This record gives sequence, C-alpha cells and structure tokens, in this order.
Amino acid sequence: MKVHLINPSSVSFGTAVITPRWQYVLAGATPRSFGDPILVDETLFQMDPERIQPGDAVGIGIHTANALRGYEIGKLARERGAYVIFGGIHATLYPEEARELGGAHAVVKGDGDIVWAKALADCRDGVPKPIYAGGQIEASDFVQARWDLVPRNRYMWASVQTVRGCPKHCSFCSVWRTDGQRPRQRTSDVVIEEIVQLRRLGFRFVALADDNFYPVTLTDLNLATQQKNTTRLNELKSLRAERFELMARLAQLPEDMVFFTQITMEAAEDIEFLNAMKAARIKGALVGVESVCRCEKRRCHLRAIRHLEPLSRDGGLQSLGKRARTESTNHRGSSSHPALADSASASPEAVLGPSGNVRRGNPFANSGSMGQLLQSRFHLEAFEFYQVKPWPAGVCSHFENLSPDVRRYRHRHR
Ligand code: B12
Ligand code: SF4
Repeated sequence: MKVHLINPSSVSFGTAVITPRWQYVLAGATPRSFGDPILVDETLFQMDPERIQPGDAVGIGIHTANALRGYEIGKLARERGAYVIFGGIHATLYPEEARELGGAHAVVKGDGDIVWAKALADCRDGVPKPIYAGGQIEASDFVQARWDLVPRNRYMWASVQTVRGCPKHCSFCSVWRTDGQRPRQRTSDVVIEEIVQLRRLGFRFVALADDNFYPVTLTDLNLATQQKNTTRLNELKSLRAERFELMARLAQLPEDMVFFTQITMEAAEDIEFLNAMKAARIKGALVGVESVCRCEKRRCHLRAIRHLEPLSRDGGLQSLGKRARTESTNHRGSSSHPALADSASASPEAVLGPSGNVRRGNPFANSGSMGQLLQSRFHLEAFEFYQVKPWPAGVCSHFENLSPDVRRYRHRHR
C-alpha cells in the first residue's frame, strides 16, 4: 500500500510561493513501514491519476478555497480503488461534505499528527473508520516535518509553525473553533532546529505559519494583574517569555534570513515586542482589521493608521513583495479627513475575490490616499486587511451545489 498526500489546486505553475506545511508534517507522521509517502502539490503540478493503485491510501488536505478540487481528486482516487482520507480545516468543519462530495472513506478532524498512523493502519487492514478525531494535541506532540522530501528550487518560502491556536474569537475566522483558543507553543529548540535544517536546504525565507504570532497582549497581562489571577498571570508571562526567547534565537541565525508572520493589531502597542520582532528579522506581518459597520469607515481608517504606525516605525515591517488590493465600494472617500487632503485619487483596484464571507483587501490602496500615505510616511509597504461584508448576490452561486452545511454556513454569515 502506497501513501499519497495531495494538496489540491486547480491551477499549477511549476513553482509556488509557500510550502504546504501539512504535507510535510503528515509525511513525518507516516510510519516508516509504509515507505516515503508520495507528495503531490498541485500548485506545482497536477496529480497523475495513473500513479494511484487499488489499495493505496490517498490523503487530501483541504481549506475552503480548494475544497472543490479536493473533492474531484477524492472521487477520482476512490474510483481507482484507493482509500480516500480527507483532513484539514474545511474537512474538520464539514466532514459530511467530504464524504458526500469527495468520496471520502474517512475524515480526520483536527490535528493529523498522531491519528494519521491509526487511519493508515486501518486502511491497510481494510477497515477505515468514517471519522478520526485528531483533536488539539499538545505542542510537545507536534510531529517534525519531513523537509528531506521537499522538491528543490520549487518554493520561495518554507513554512514553520511556532504556535497553534489563537486566544481571540474574530467573527469571520475559523481558527479559534478548529485550532482552539489556547496557544500551543512549540519550544524554541525545536523551532530553531527546523529552521536551521531548512537553511541548510537553501531556504532563506521562512513563513512563520502561525495563527497568531502574538498570543499574549499587554491588555491580557493587565487584566490578569487587575483580577489578581496569579495563575493566569504566570501562565501568560511564561508564554510571553518563550516568545522573546524564540525571537532572540531567530536574531542569531544567519543575517540573510527573512521571516514573516501573522499578528494582531495589539502588537502595535507593545514596543518591546516589536523591537524583538525587528531584531529577529521578522520583516512582514499580516494584520487583520475587522470593520463591521460601513458607516464607521473613517473611524476605522484612523484607528488602523494609529495602530499601523508603530508597526512600521518600531517594528520595521517591510514589503512581502506584494501589495494587497481592494474593492471600490467600501472605504472610499477617506480623503475627506484633513490629514489626507494631499491625497491623489487613483482608480480603484479589483478586489482579490470573495473568500467565504470575508473579503480581503487593502482599503488604503483604494482611493490612492491611505495607501500612499502609509507608504510614504510610515514606510509600510505591505499588509493585509480583512473586512466583513455580505456576499453580493450570485457571486458564489457555485456553492449552491454543495451540501446544506455549506449553505447554512453561508446564510449565517450573510
Ligand atoms: C500560514 C497560513 C497561510 C500562509 C501560507 C499558506 C501555505 N501555502 O502554507 C499564507 C499567508 C500564504 C496563507 C494564504 C491563504 N490562507 Co491561510 N493560513 C495559514 C495558517 C495560519 C497556517 C497554515 C499552516 O501551515 N498550518 C500548519 C499545518 C501543519 O496545519 P494544518 O494545515 O492545519 O494541518 C494540520 C491539520 O489540519 C491536519 N491536516 C491538514 N491537512 C490534512 C490532510 C489529511 C489527509 C489529514 C489526515 C490531516 C490533515 O493535520 C495537520 C497536522 O496536524 C492557517 C490557519 C490554520 N490554523 O490552519 C491559515 C488558513 C488556512 N488560511 C486561510 C485562508 C482563508 C487563506 C487564503 C485563502 C487567504 C486569501 N483570501 O487569500 C490564502 C490561500 C492560500 C492557498 N492557496 O493556500 C484560512 C482558511 C479558512 C478556511 N475555512 O478554509 C485559515 C484557516 C486562516 C483563518 N483565519 O481562518 N495562509
Ligand atoms: S486574531 Fe487572527 S487567528 Fe485569531 S481569531 Fe482573529 S483572525 Fe483568527
């Protein structure tokens, strides 16, 4: 029985930006008795169905955006007589859908690190179970990724996870439901070991593939102090100290290394943390700002600016090599504020496209005002912006063919 791990994508370019980490972790979790798994990342090359033989096990990892292609692959693999196992964030939330539409014999919910070996053994014995509950395992149980299997010269960035889970509960986000609100932080030893391995393989750019690299805010610490909750305070302090330890060690790595990650706005108030990020050469960060009210657009802009300034000034955050763009409907007209009176108007850029109920974009780039201001004054060259917005009718009509779960989900988020 051969093990295949397939990362679905409808378009393939031969090269890709970031390694799909789940494949290398699942490869690490595959018992050696099954041999090396066959890794297919369709962002590089489409899968070759001929390679799948009856009795093989085919693992498919999906998030919502690539679920449809994942389902095509699942059905195809099942037709060829293989066992089909789905996992990943979308399958965790909608296991029934993977069975109904993707030909799944089994679905792994949650972390695959431990439960994957059991699912494979059951497939080998011909008795796969419909659901394997992977749960939210402890950081000490995270499996080491098999980077020895990564194809050379295909990816720009490797991805290393330092913490799973996020203490927040943003309305548009799936992370706190699937990965939990308790930050599960890996020790700096294992993270550094992994990064050194990747550097030896030639990777200079490493994405810290964390839900939230800044899991303890100053507000959290103040609250615990005010509440005289010593246990909580100590817990938070220790998590925070581990972050600083990791960043200090990142700072000692070869100077040509560059990192980027994802944080919350609150990091902007934490100058000590920003300085540590800067020293660690974390040169980019994805920051989300949730704007739930259209009337609040100006206030939202101003609040965002206030927070973003220290991120670039003290954090020294720079370009990720890409500028997020925005739609024209929201956040227009920000130039009415005196601070922006000098702003030139530019044509609105196309939106990145709907992704669930969340539209991602950079409202500042919209009128040419905020974007220019941020770039010229604060030297902030790249950031991402999430805003909650109802789907325009008809945009996602292809979802109508999906299960009632998806329709309910969409309806709830309208
Ligand atoms: C790092 C990251 C990125 C990076 C790198 C992506 C990459 N190529 O690796 C960047 C910034 C580029 C990115 C982009 C996007 N991302 Co992103 N990203 C993440 C993040 C923070 C971590 C992913 C990661 O590497 N985790 C580490 C691995 C080891 O964990 P894992 O993937 O969950 O896999 C484990 C389990 O799920 C399971 N598993 C996974 N697959 C399989 C398969 C099988 C067979 C089995 C058994 C188990 C299994 O086992 C694994 C080990 O435990 C997640 C948040 C999250 N918690 O998942 C969001 C997340 C996946 N991203 C999300 C989104 C929306 C996007 C974008 C679509 C954003 C956009 N609008 O452009 C793009 C899509 C890019 C793409 N084509 O993949 C959403 C997806 C939501 C959803 N419902 O699907 C998430 C969940 C964030 C969120 N806030 O909700 N992302
Ligand atoms: S801070 Fe980020 S990861 Fe955490 S719940 Fe909000 S969007 Fe999700």
